[in-house]
Amino acid sequence: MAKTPVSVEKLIEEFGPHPAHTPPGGWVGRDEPDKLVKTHCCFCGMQCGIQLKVKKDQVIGFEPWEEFPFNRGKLCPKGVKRYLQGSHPDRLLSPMKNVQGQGFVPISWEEAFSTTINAIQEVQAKYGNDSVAFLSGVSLTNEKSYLIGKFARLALQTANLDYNGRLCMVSAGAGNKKAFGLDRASNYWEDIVHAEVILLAGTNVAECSPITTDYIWRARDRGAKLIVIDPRVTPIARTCDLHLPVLPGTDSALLLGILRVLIEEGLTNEAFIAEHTSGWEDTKAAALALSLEDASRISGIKVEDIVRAGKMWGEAKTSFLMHARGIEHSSKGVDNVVSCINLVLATGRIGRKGCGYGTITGQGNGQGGREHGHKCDQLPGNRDISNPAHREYTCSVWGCTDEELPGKGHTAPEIMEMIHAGEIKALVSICFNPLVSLPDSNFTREALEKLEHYTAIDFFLNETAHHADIVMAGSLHEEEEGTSTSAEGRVIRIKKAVNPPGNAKADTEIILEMARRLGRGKFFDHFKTSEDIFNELRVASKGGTADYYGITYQRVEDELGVFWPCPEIGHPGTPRLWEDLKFKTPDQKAHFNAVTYRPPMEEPDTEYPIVLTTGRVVSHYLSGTQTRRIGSLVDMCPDPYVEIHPTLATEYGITDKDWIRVSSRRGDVVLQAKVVTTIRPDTIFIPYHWPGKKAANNLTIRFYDPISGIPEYKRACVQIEKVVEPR
Ligand SMILES: Nc1nc2c(c(=O)[nH]1)N[C@H]1C(S)=C(S)[C@@H](COP(=O)(O)OP(=O)(O)OC[C@H]3O[C@@H](n4cnc5c(=O)[nH]c(N)nc54)[C@H](O)[C@@H]3O)O[C@H]1N2
Ligand SMILES: Nc1nc2c(c(=O)[nH]1)N[C@H]1C(S)=C(S)[C@@H](COP(=O)(O)OP(=O)(O)OC[C@H]3O[C@@H](n4cnc5c(=O)[nH]c(N)nc54)[C@H](O)[C@@H]3O)O[C@H]1N2
Ligand code: SF4
Ligand SMILES: [Mo]
Repeated sequence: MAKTPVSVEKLIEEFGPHPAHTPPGGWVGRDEPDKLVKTHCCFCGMQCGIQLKVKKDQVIGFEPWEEFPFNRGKLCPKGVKRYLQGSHPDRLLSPMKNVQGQGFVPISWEEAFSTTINAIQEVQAKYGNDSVAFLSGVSLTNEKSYLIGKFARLALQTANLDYNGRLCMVSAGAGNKKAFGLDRASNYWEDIVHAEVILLAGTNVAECSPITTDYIWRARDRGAKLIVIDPRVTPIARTCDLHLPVLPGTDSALLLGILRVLIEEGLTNEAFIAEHTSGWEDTKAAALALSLEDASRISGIKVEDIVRAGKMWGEAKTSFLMHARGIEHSSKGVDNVVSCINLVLATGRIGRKGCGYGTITGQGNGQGGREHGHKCDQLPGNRDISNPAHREYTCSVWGCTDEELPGKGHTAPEIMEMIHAGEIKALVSICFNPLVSLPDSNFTREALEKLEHYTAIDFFLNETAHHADIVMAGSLHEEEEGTSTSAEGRVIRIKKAVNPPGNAKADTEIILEMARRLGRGKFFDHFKTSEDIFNELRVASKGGTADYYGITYQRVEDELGVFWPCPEIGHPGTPRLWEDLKFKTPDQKAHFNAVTYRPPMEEPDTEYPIVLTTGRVVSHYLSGTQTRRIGSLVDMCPDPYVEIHPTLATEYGITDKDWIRVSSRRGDVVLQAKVVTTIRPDTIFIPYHWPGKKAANNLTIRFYDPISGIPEYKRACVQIEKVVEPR
């Protein structure tokens, strides 16, 4: 007999609401939100459209946003759970100071601001303006990125501003600029669907840019072939036609080999090369200087597979190449990026439907955040802070003199090195957790302890902020208006859904108040809304390579996003670059860049015989500050682990779930083994989203790409031993 259903209202009447089933906002029983807010996921560069359910000024859930063209309602596990952050008990609701013996105690905003500003002014009076550094992040909107660039230069008056994209997008940025004179994926993702062959280099798309997988599947449904270069058989690699399990850190040798095959098999597009490119002769010579046997020996890929890859890529009529941090997190990051672009240019397949290339942007606003001036060498619109004409233009928009605009500063890792060396004495950070995310955590920890003053702005007390003197309670994504730019180059609207809770403040308000208190209000006081900031950004970017001038809030909303460059109000935006094959380089040609293989910093030896690479899992995001606080995501992957091949595991007497100590010349971790056949037998993999004793960055090396400054996260040498108990 069917049971009579008991109404929720009845249960609640009898027992009261079950605490675990009472979402933020404290609704009772069946309930309707006050409103649905169409905005975007706060996590990765896909920037999926999502509707947040809001009740009583709290985000209580979500609905898919099916009209948004990029993801059409689809979301990955992180997107589905993102709404749970705002109500987390750890949410910072007030500014705090770090009191000896008591830890962090709530204070007034007056005290937070005055302590910070006094400390900054004291340090600058004693050691000079550049002894204060600002570190920023690109989970922030375009408006905040722009504002911070201006704030650091004109209010803090320091050259030392950089951002966490230095750990992420800078190799891609530098490579794209070298080749095309502009830093953006060449095509919108719809072009992927029409490609005959897709090459993925160092990108775990299914876990890290999940919606991209959908575009690849659609191409596969039309018969596209798939080549994956990754030391691991990632989920997408399980379905590919050709998997090339490269030895970490050696991609440039493999890519040279593939280029050589194109040349030897006559699969290059000579007409395109002659008309639309420069630098081919040197690039060709460099490819021919490395034999296939050497490429194979260095990269660990069989000659026949290099040949197969070359033919598969070369013989197709349409193609799409995508790469991400697997090749970019390397002291050869820029070499690897231009090596990929060389394959695209050699076959002339760019600027058309189904023919393109894209680096897959990592962080939510990893694209927009790398364009509008919070990099140490950059001004808005992707202008160059060392270029006199670019400086002059920015000064004219900002109403400052050239003397008032600092020059090129240091990169984020350099800033940490300078803190360690006692050359930088005070730090303000927002949206960055370097203790977990920079290589060699022990070094970072030592550096943080040396600071005379540190103020962190965040909505959670992240691990780096534990070392702060003052923590300012900032805002979540859904607590301010703004825009962000997705991996495709699509500028989209981030909507304010709720107010910052308790005594927390909007990030923008915090920055503006600090500017005022530094006596520099004249450069900032006209900003009353986020839209005011965006409108100044539009002008500041005008004429730069990342030109947003024609993009307005209204257009972004009406058109569900506008692709930059968009130089005029009436301009339709540019989903696909290079249709006219006129590139943004001085000679309007795409540039080949010759690459010669260089070995990684660390080679295996008898003491540290195993190669370590690091990366991500689907359920956690970056340093984990946000996702390690969302229960269901933690359940999917509660702890880091060591992926290890059965052959290597057997050699060390290790079986699945055994505890193993992994040590490098920098430090160690003790984690459980995950014995898998999907990784090279000479390589282990550890996801990096955890702090302290579980941090992969205890092991990684402080070695950087000479051009981009990106750390060599994807290659370090380690030893392993089975241990009985975790420490
Ligand atoms: N779930 C999830 N999604 C994310 C993020 C997250 O933290 N979690 N972060 C976002 C951000 S900021 C970024 S930057 C992107 C990163 O996105 P991805 O770059 O796709 O992610 P990673 O895991 O860093 O590295 C990708 C792959 O590189 C492989 N790899 C390691 N070493 C090498 C090598 O030497 N050569 C090659 N060819 N491959 C190698 C790894 O096995 C891994 O599968 O993801 C974004 N999306
Ligand atoms: N070993 C290893 N290390 C790596 C990588 C790797 O693959 N391997 N990947 C690197 C890459 S690609 C990246 S991008 C970095 C990322 O490294 P980080 O940038 O250090 O990591 P996040 O977790 O994004 O830290 C951002 C902080 O910003 C806060 N936050 C987020 N949104 C906002 C906001 O809107 N306002 C404010 N005020 N705060 C906000 C979060 O709470 C968090 O505390 O890590 C790098 N480190
Ligand atoms: S793919 Fe990225 S943007 Fe989309 S829901 Fe997942 S984390 Fe959010
Ligand atoms: Mo990243």
